[in-house]
Amino acid sequence: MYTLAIIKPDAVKSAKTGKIIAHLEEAGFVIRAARMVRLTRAEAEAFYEVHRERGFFRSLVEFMTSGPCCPMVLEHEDAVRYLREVIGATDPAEAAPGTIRKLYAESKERNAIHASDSEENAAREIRFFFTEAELKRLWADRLG
Ligand code: FUP
Repeated sequence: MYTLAIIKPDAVKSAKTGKIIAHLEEAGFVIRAARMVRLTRAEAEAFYEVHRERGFFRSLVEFMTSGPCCPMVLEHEDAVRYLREVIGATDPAEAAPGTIRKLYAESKERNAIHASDSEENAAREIRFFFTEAELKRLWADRLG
């Protein structure tokens, strides 16, 4: 099973990308796809569409467009649920010890990493960043 993670602009800017990727691999995830992207305002608004009416929406879009971020497709058994466990609560002050947000997040908004919250959203969010064709091609006919 697959899920989508995004290493957010705060973590990329503070040079935590490698540490977070290492944490994910050590937790047993396989990185099936990854790239560095700079979201446009329209893309960030579309990605966070469900939060459009929330008070933090404008600020969230501002933050998510403030620099590069690193979307990734991760594979693991029960990937959606397991990744949310590994990243911890939205607010690092409430995140469990040893979780990615506890270790690397600055605040509830600048919280280092995104993870899909359902199977349905994982499918939607993976398609947002990666095409079916490139996902197939990445791992087709590989040696070993
Ligand atoms: P999560 O699924 O843990 O990323 O959290 P939510 O879906 O509740 O929120 C999505 C993003 O909105 C969070 F990553 C950060 C941002 N957010 C805020 O900035 N302030 C809030 O009070 C809640 C969420």
